[in-house]
Amino acid sequence: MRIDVVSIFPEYLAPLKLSLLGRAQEDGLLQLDVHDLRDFAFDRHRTVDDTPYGGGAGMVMKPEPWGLALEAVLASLEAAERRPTLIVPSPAGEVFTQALAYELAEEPTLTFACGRYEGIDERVLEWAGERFRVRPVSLGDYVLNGGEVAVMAMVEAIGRLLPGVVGNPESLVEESHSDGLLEYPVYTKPSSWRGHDVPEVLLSGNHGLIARWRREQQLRRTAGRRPELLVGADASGFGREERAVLAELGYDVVDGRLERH
Ligand code: 6GU
Repeated sequence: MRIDVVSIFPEYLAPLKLSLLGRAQEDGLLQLDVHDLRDFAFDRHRTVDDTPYGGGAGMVMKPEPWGLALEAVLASLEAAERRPTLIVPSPAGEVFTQALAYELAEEPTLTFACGRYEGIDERVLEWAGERFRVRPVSLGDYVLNGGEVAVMAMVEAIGRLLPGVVGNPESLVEESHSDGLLEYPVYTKPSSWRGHDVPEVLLSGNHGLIARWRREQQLRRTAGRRPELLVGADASGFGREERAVLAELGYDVVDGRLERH
Protein backbone atom coordinates (compact mmCIF):
# COMPACT_ATOMS: atom_id res chain seq x y z
CA MET A 1 0.00 0.00 0.00
CA ARG A 2 1.06 3.54 -0.72
CA ILE A 3 0.24 6.21 1.90
CA ASP A 4 0.77 9.97 1.46
CA VAL A 5 0.40 12.39 4.35
CA VAL A 6 0.32 16.18 3.95
CA SER A 7 1.08 18.14 7.12
CA ILE A 8 2.74 21.36 8.31
CA PHE A 9 4.58 19.19 10.88
CA PRO A 10 6.07 16.31 8.89
CA GLU A 11 8.41 15.52 11.84
CA TYR A 12 5.30 14.78 13.89
CA LEU A 13 4.83 11.62 11.82
CA ALA A 14 8.38 10.37 12.46
CA PRO A 15 7.30 7.51 14.79
CA LEU A 16 5.66 5.82 11.80
CA LYS A 17 9.19 4.96 10.64
CA LEU A 18 9.76 2.87 13.81
CA SER A 19 8.87 -0.63 14.93
CA LEU A 20 6.42 -2.78 12.98
CA LEU A 21 5.52 -0.14 10.37
CA GLY A 22 9.18 0.82 9.92
CA ARG A 23 9.93 -2.81 9.14
CA ALA A 24 6.95 -2.96 6.76
CA GLN A 25 8.43 -0.02 4.83
CA GLU A 26 11.87 -1.66 4.69
CA ASP A 27 10.20 -4.84 3.43
CA GLY A 28 8.33 -2.92 0.70
CA LEU A 29 4.90 -3.80 2.11
CA LEU A 30 4.12 -0.13 2.78
CA GLN A 31 5.34 3.03 1.08
CA LEU A 32 4.83 6.06 3.32
CA ASP A 33 5.53 9.56 2.00
CA VAL A 34 5.10 12.58 4.25
CA HIS A 35 4.84 15.97 2.51
CA ASP A 36 5.35 19.41 4.05
CA LEU A 37 2.38 21.65 3.20
CA ARG A 38 4.67 24.70 3.45
CA ASP A 39 6.57 23.46 0.39
CA PHE A 40 3.43 24.49 -1.52
CA ALA A 41 3.18 27.99 -0.05
CA PHE A 42 5.12 30.44 -2.16
CA ASP A 43 5.02 33.76 -0.30
CA ARG A 44 8.08 34.89 1.67
CA HIS A 45 6.73 33.55 4.97
CA ARG A 46 5.35 30.31 3.49
CA THR A 47 1.95 31.24 4.94
CA VAL A 48 -0.61 28.41 5.24
CA ASP A 49 -3.32 30.11 7.35
CA ASP A 50 -5.44 33.24 7.46
CA THR A 51 -8.33 34.77 9.42
CA PRO A 52 -11.81 33.27 8.93
CA TYR A 53 -14.40 34.98 6.72
CA GLY A 54 -17.35 35.87 8.91
CA GLY A 55 -15.13 36.37 11.95
CA GLY A 56 -14.59 34.14 14.95
CA ALA A 57 -11.71 32.71 16.87
CA GLY A 58 -8.61 31.09 15.39
CA MET A 59 -7.22 30.72 11.91
CA VAL A 60 -8.26 28.75 8.82
CA MET A 61 -5.91 26.91 6.45
CA LYS A 62 -5.66 28.69 3.10
CA PRO A 63 -6.88 26.80 0.02
CA GLU A 64 -3.98 27.52 -2.40
CA PRO A 65 -1.22 25.43 -0.72
CA TRP A 66 -3.67 22.55 -0.22
CA GLY A 67 -4.69 22.60 -3.89
CA LEU A 68 -1.06 22.41 -5.00
CA ALA A 69 -0.08 19.79 -2.42
CA LEU A 70 -2.98 17.49 -3.30
CA GLU A 71 -2.33 17.97 -7.03
CA ALA A 72 1.28 16.93 -6.46
CA VAL A 73 0.14 13.80 -4.62
CA LEU A 74 -2.36 12.97 -7.37
CA ALA A 75 0.30 13.41 -10.05
CA SER A 76 2.60 10.98 -8.23
CA LEU A 77 -0.06 8.28 -7.81
CA GLU A 78 -0.47 5.58 -10.43
CA ALA A 79 -2.75 6.70 -13.26
CA ALA A 80 -4.52 3.38 -12.59
CA GLU A 81 -6.01 4.73 -9.35
CA ARG A 82 -8.99 6.63 -10.69
CA ARG A 83 -10.31 8.29 -7.53
CA PRO A 84 -8.00 7.62 -4.60
CA THR A 85 -9.34 7.91 -1.06
CA LEU A 86 -8.52 11.14 0.79
CA ILE A 87 -8.90 10.91 4.56
CA VAL A 88 -9.40 14.23 6.30
CA PRO A 89 -8.92 13.81 10.07
CA SER A 90 -11.51 15.92 11.86
CA PRO A 91 -13.50 15.72 15.09
CA ALA A 92 -16.48 16.38 12.77
CA GLY A 93 -15.89 13.19 10.75
CA GLU A 94 -17.33 9.67 10.87
CA VAL A 95 -15.81 7.66 13.73
CA PHE A 96 -12.78 5.49 12.94
CA THR A 97 -13.44 1.85 13.86
CA GLN A 98 -11.77 -1.50 13.32
CA ALA A 99 -14.33 -2.10 10.54
CA LEU A 100 -13.18 1.08 8.78
CA ALA A 101 -9.54 0.06 9.30
CA TYR A 102 -10.28 -3.26 7.53
CA GLU A 103 -12.07 -1.43 4.71
CA LEU A 104 -9.26 1.10 4.18
CA ALA A 105 -6.59 -1.63 4.33
CA GLU A 106 -8.02 -2.91 1.00
CA GLU A 107 -7.18 0.34 -0.82
CA PRO A 108 -4.08 0.52 -3.04
CA THR A 109 -3.39 4.12 -1.91
CA LEU A 110 -4.52 6.43 0.89
CA THR A 111 -3.90 10.15 1.22
CA PHE A 112 -4.23 11.95 4.57
CA ALA A 113 -4.70 15.73 4.78
CA CYS A 114 -3.76 16.96 8.27
CA GLY A 115 -5.59 20.12 9.23
CA ARG A 116 -4.44 22.41 12.03
CA TYR A 117 -5.99 25.52 13.56
CA GLU A 118 -9.78 25.71 13.05
CA GLY A 119 -9.61 23.57 9.93
CA ILE A 120 -9.10 23.70 6.17
CA ASP A 121 -11.04 26.09 3.88
CA GLU A 122 -14.14 24.06 2.95
CA ARG A 123 -13.61 24.69 -0.79
CA VAL A 124 -10.54 22.43 -0.67
CA LEU A 125 -12.82 19.54 0.27
CA GLU A 126 -15.31 20.48 -2.50
CA TRP A 127 -12.50 20.66 -5.07
CA ALA A 128 -10.88 17.48 -3.79
CA GLY A 129 -14.25 15.69 -3.98
CA GLU A 130 -14.03 15.75 -7.79
CA ARG A 131 -10.63 14.03 -7.71
CA PHE A 132 -10.63 11.90 -4.57
CA ARG A 133 -13.18 9.98 -2.56
CA VAL A 134 -13.08 12.35 0.42
CA ARG A 135 -13.76 10.94 3.91
CA PRO A 136 -13.64 13.14 7.01
CA VAL A 137 -12.75 10.74 9.83
CA SER A 138 -12.64 11.27 13.63
CA LEU A 139 -10.88 9.20 16.27
CA GLY A 140 -13.65 9.86 18.78
CA ASP A 141 -15.56 12.53 20.60
CA TYR A 142 -12.77 14.76 21.84
CA VAL A 143 -10.62 17.47 20.26
CA LEU A 144 -6.95 17.22 19.25
CA ASN A 145 -4.82 20.16 18.11
CA GLY A 146 -4.47 18.78 14.61
CA GLY A 147 -4.77 15.70 12.46
CA GLU A 148 -1.23 14.38 12.92
CA VAL A 149 -1.79 12.22 16.02
CA ALA A 150 -5.03 10.93 14.51
CA VAL A 151 -3.19 10.00 11.30
CA MET A 152 -0.58 8.12 13.32
CA ALA A 153 -3.33 6.13 15.01
CA MET A 154 -5.14 5.39 11.74
CA VAL A 155 -2.00 4.49 9.76
CA GLU A 156 -0.92 2.14 12.55
CA ALA A 157 -4.35 0.48 12.73
CA ILE A 158 -4.52 0.11 8.93
CA GLY A 159 -0.84 -0.75 8.35
CA ARG A 160 -0.85 -3.70 10.74
CA LEU A 161 -3.69 -5.28 8.72
CA LEU A 162 -1.65 -5.35 5.49
CA PRO A 163 -0.58 -8.86 4.49
CA GLY A 164 2.81 -9.76 5.99
CA VAL A 165 3.09 -6.80 8.38
CA VAL A 166 2.13 -8.70 11.54
CA GLY A 167 4.28 -11.82 11.84
CA ASN A 168 1.57 -14.13 13.13
CA PRO A 169 -1.79 -13.29 11.45
CA GLU A 170 -3.51 -15.37 14.20
CA SER A 171 -2.90 -12.46 16.56
CA LEU A 172 -5.19 -10.30 14.39
CA VAL A 173 -8.04 -12.74 14.92
CA GLU A 174 -8.03 -12.90 18.71
CA GLU A 175 -7.85 -9.21 19.55
CA SER A 176 -10.32 -6.63 20.80
CA HIS A 177 -12.93 -5.52 18.22
CA SER A 178 -11.96 -8.14 15.63
CA ASP A 179 -15.21 -9.99 16.50
CA GLY A 180 -17.11 -7.06 18.02
CA LEU A 181 -16.10 -7.99 21.58
CA LEU A 182 -13.30 -6.84 23.88
CA GLU A 183 -10.33 -9.16 24.34
CA TYR A 184 -10.08 -11.60 27.28
CA PRO A 185 -7.48 -10.93 30.03
CA VAL A 186 -4.03 -12.46 29.58
CA TYR A 187 -1.43 -13.72 32.09
CA THR A 188 2.15 -14.98 32.06
CA LYS A 189 4.60 -16.39 34.62
CA PRO A 190 4.87 -16.38 37.61
CA SER A 191 1.57 -18.09 38.40
CA SER A 192 1.40 -16.25 41.71
CA TRP A 193 2.50 -12.61 42.04
CA ARG A 194 2.09 -10.37 45.10
CA GLY A 195 -0.80 -12.46 46.31
CA HIS A 196 -2.57 -12.42 42.91
CA ASP A 197 -2.98 -15.80 41.23
CA VAL A 198 -3.47 -16.70 37.58
CA PRO A 199 -7.00 -18.15 37.15
CA GLU A 200 -6.85 -21.90 37.83
CA VAL A 201 -8.45 -22.86 34.50
CA LEU A 202 -5.51 -21.43 32.52
CA LEU A 203 -3.15 -23.85 34.31
CA SER A 204 -5.44 -26.85 33.64
CA GLY A 205 -4.17 -27.68 30.15
CA ASN A 206 -7.82 -28.28 29.15
CA HIS A 207 -8.04 -26.31 25.92
CA GLY A 208 -11.81 -26.64 25.54
CA LEU A 209 -12.36 -25.32 29.03
CA ILE A 210 -9.87 -22.50 28.48
CA ALA A 211 -11.57 -21.42 25.25
CA ARG A 212 -14.95 -21.35 27.02
CA TRP A 213 -13.53 -19.35 29.95
CA ARG A 214 -11.95 -16.82 27.60
CA ARG A 215 -15.17 -16.39 25.68
CA GLU A 216 -17.06 -15.78 28.93
CA GLN A 217 -14.45 -13.21 30.00
CA GLN A 218 -14.89 -11.42 26.67
CA LEU A 219 -18.64 -11.20 27.24
CA ARG A 220 -18.30 -10.04 30.87
CA ARG A 221 -15.70 -7.43 29.98
CA THR A 222 -17.69 -6.08 27.07
CA ALA A 223 -20.89 -5.90 29.13
CA GLY A 224 -19.03 -4.13 31.94
CA ARG A 225 -16.93 -1.68 29.97
CA ARG A 226 -18.65 -1.22 26.61
CA PRO A 227 -22.31 -2.31 26.89
CA GLU A 228 -23.18 -0.32 23.74
CA LEU A 229 -21.16 -2.87 21.73
CA LEU A 230 -23.62 -5.58 22.79
CA VAL A 231 -26.98 -3.81 22.43
CA GLY A 232 -28.39 -4.57 18.99
CA ALA A 233 -25.54 -6.95 18.12
CA ASP A 234 -26.28 -9.89 15.81
CA ALA A 235 -26.70 -12.88 18.16
CA SER A 236 -26.39 -15.62 15.53
CA GLY A 237 -22.74 -16.22 16.49
CA PHE A 238 -23.61 -16.87 20.15
CA GLY A 239 -24.22 -20.45 21.24
CA ARG A 240 -26.26 -21.84 24.14
CA GLU A 241 -23.53 -21.30 26.72
CA GLU A 242 -22.77 -17.75 25.59
CA ARG A 243 -26.46 -16.89 25.65
CA ALA A 244 -26.68 -18.17 29.23
CA VAL A 245 -23.80 -15.88 30.25
CA LEU A 246 -25.40 -13.00 28.36
CA ALA A 247 -28.74 -13.63 30.08
CA GLU A 248 -26.98 -13.48 33.45
CA LEU A 249 -25.41 -10.17 32.36
CA GLY A 250 -28.85 -8.82 31.42
CA TYR A 251 -28.98 -9.47 27.66
CA ASP A 252 -31.65 -11.46 25.81
CA VAL A 253 -31.90 -12.43 22.17
CA VAL A 254 -34.91 -10.78 20.50
CA ASP A 255 -35.42 -11.34 16.74
CA GLY A 256 -31.79 -12.49 16.46
CA ARG A 257 -30.38 -9.38 18.16
CA LEU A 258 -29.19 -8.68 21.68
CA GLU A 259 -31.38 -6.50 23.87
CA ARG A 260 -31.07 -5.38 27.49
CA HIS A 261 -33.68 -6.75 29.88
CL1 6GU B 1 -9.27 12.94 13.46
N1 6GU B 1 -8.70 15.33 14.40
C1 6GU B 1 -8.71 16.27 15.36
N2 6GU B 1 -8.15 17.45 15.12
N3 6GU B 1 -9.29 16.09 16.54
C2 6GU B 1 -9.84 14.90 16.74
C3 6GU B 1 -9.85 13.89 15.81
C4 6GU B 1 -9.26 14.14 14.62
N4 6GU B 1 -10.49 12.82 16.31
C5 6GU B 1 -10.86 13.17 17.53
N5 6GU B 1 -10.48 14.43 17.80
